[in-house]
Amino acid sequence: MSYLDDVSPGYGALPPRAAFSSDAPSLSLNGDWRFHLSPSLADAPPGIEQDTFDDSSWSTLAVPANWQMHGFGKPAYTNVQYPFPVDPPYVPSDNPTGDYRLTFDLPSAWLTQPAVLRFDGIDSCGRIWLNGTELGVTRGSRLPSEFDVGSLLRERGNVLAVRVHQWSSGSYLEDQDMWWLSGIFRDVTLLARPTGGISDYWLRADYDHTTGRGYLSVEVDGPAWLSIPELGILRASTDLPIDAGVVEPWTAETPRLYEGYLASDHERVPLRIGFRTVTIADGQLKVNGKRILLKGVNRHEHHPDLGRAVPYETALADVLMMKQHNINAVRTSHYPPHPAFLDLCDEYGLWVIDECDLETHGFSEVGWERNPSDDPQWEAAYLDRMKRMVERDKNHPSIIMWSLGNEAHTGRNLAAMASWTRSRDSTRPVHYEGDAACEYVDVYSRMYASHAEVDEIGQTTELPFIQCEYAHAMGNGPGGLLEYRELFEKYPRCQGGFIWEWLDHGIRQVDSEGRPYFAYGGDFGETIHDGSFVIDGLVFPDRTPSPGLHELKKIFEPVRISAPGAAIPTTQTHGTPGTANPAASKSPASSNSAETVAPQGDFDSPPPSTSPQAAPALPGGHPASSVSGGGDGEKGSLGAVDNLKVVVANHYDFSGLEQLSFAWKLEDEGVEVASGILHTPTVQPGQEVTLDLPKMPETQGESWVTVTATLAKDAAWANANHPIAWGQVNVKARQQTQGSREPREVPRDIGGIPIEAPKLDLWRAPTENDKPSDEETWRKNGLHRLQHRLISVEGGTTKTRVAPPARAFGMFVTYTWTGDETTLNLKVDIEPDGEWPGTLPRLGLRMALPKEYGNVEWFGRGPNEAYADTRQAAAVGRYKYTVDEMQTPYVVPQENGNRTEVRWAELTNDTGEGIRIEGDFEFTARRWTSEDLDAAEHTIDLTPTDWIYLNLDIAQNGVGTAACGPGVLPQYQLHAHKASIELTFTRLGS
Ligand code: IPT
Repeated sequence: MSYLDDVSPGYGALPPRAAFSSDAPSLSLNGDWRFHLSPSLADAPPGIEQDTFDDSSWSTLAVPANWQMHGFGKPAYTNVQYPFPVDPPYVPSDNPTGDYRLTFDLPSAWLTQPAVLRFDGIDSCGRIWLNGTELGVTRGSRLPSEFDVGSLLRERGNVLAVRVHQWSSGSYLEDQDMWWLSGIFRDVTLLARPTGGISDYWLRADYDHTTGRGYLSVEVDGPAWLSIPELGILRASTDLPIDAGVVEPWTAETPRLYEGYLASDHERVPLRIGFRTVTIADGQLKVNGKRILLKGVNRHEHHPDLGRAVPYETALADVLMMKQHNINAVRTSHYPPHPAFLDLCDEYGLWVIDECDLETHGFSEVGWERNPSDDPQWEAAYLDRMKRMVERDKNHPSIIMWSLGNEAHTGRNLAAMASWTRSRDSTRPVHYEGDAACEYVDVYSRMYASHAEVDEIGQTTELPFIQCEYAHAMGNGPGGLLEYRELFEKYPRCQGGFIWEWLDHGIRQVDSEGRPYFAYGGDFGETIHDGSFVIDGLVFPDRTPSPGLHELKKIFEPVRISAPGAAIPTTQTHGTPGTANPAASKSPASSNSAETVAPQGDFDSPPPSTSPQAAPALPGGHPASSVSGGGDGEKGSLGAVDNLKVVVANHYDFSGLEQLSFAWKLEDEGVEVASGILHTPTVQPGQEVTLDLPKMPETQGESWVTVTATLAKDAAWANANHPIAWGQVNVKARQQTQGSREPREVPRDIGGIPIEAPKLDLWRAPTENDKPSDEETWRKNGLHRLQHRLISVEGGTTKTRVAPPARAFGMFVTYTWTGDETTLNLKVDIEPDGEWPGTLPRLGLRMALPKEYGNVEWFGRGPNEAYADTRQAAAVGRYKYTVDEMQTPYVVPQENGNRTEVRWAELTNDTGEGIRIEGDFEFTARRWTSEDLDAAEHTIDLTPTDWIYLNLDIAQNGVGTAACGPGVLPQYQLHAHKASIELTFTRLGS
């Protein structure tokens, strides 16, 4: 058996220890190494460890790097399935083998002391030699390994040789859903280890929330002094544990670190100490005695150009972006991150579940037969991985739980990992989602449990419950976040979770015309792959935020700004099969309180004032303004503008609101007319306060006050004025004017601007969340190939029946055009004929106008895209984008860019000529059709046409998260129903 097939963790490495810096000399061996890739071990050159080996014909490759990202071999993506036969522990003979050589010199001082050579990550197996002597073999790609090298070093011409294999027995334990990428992808460092130095330590800093005092204990492998000047502490390690006195605790919200050091006579180690205590009590996960709510994301390490060799700046950018988007927790899916990432979490404040480098998901394809998790011969490898993680990362206050790994089913080796972990570290709970029976874990963890199931779990009271993965952020989505938040806030035991996932793992490529795009599975000619399933993040591969991140930020707001007594969610119903429900099909703009000015003409009438969301009455008989924390706002009408109130609720777990400034602004149809500061008293976590807004000046059009909470001063992770939370108060409802009423023929132009006249459209390019759920039904129903039959034309009224081929159901659609010189009115009445199975992607109209009218301004919700179940982050306002800017460049093209609750939109050319559309609609504007969008596989497949296609919708179906998880919740589903839409088109400019 070769060392590649051996199930052991490897050989030769030193026992694991903490990762830390010290004043002992260290030498980074990162940089350009000589490199040679062979297709197999058999093809690899012999003797690479010899000083005399001639590597002059080799290439150069940077360390750290994944070789596939630099032209050696190709990346390959699979999710669950192994890309090689399931034949443990054997791997293919065609096993790409990368040979690395580095020659380096050393100052002579290095030769007088012990030294270790540290590799922070080699994927998947490395055999290492220094100056011709073998140091050992290491597996465990995302874990460190160290080798004793002091006696082998010389002043000149040290030769370090590493043979790295893409596949090894370890690959069976590393079946995470990500690109298969190989090589020395994390740092390589030579560390002097002074005799009498500190080779390992574990400083525990507990916090007693009942007394406010900190307690310090240290485990160190020799006599040492602990110094924390700020606390007046200078103690011999043998005199510990000690009471550190009253301290400020560490939390993710207040990441207070005390600087100090641990020193022996020969080495000094800088410390950053965070006092905090994690417990499980009353069935809840608590830190410093308080239940915490995890507003988390799963983070893989990926860079679009560099693979898993993620630069420090990128890790820092991730942490800053997370903090800036109200994220408070990270699960390091599914392996320990680069150690520097955890320093960043300590410093900036994120709760961390540190997860071991372990996943054997591919065995699920063979019924978990021979799964290593329950096979004793793999126990050493399992324990080795856990020990290397826990020992490396034990000093981080940010880590509040250890996770055994991901998707490795269950078995004795996992139980052994848990029991070792508990015996080694009693201060942190153990997490593992695969232990469904909770036999060896401390928290109950699930992935993608539906809302209904979380509701059920919430009603039982055993262990704390978290969703280690939920809300699959693939493509357009995730939908349904609001309803998860409600459950996490309703049940003390449901303590939040981690969105799947932080980023799209796209790989940046350039096509033959030099156009950049992001590649996914299958783009590198892989024989087996899982397509775009690796593109499921809240940020795009280049880390620009997707609309999903904006939505998440809103959902995760630690301060909530709302109306007194306002219900948080609006349940929006798009009709149920077979029912005629025009009012309920409308956006919440129709769900008005009693005094809403009813739209005139033949607009859908608003529902009666018994709307469940009707705002409570204020003294004087006026309905209160409604305040929306987002897309759930209402358009209450208000006679008086001097008695507006807002409720400010503190949803932090630990912090007051002192670090925030509150301000308000009044906008008259989206144009700011007044603004001011809103003085907010201190509000304790979990408490709320009702505040009076100042008297608002008179306005003309629909008017809203927006209240924002921003950082009062610079924080470590964002500058002063960084927005944290907002809410809107309607102060004046929309006034609508009567449109012109002379009958008109179906127009071919609007004031001379040619158009393709609006026609019923039910189709959208399926999102990746539509694909596993609704798309099949939609295609079966023929929604992508509707046929329009003319029934009659009478005056300005055209009656049609629109239906798919081969199906009996259809829609009667009546278009009534009226107008005058500059204005055209269109009323469309839609009535289903027969039973429509399933949902509809959209219900509305599609029209087109020439490409030059590409400047868009609208008054409605924005600025970002929104759908029925992803609309919390969209605020009522006036926005100006170009058509091109309105596209969301999902890596896999799909429906995107919808703007909701739009009162008017103007599309103009560069000289201000164009068309204004008024009504009450959702819209998308794009330079290609939904069919083009549907057919495209990558962003570069989309070619602008001579037209701008405009969809003006009554509604679209929600988005859901069916790519992995529940589909669209019933209240956000769009079903065929009787509905009307009325639009006014006005020619703008000359
Ligand atoms: C779950 C995996 O844990 C995660 O790595 C990722 O693959 C995710 O699915 C989907 O993107 S496992 C799945 C069976 C729920």
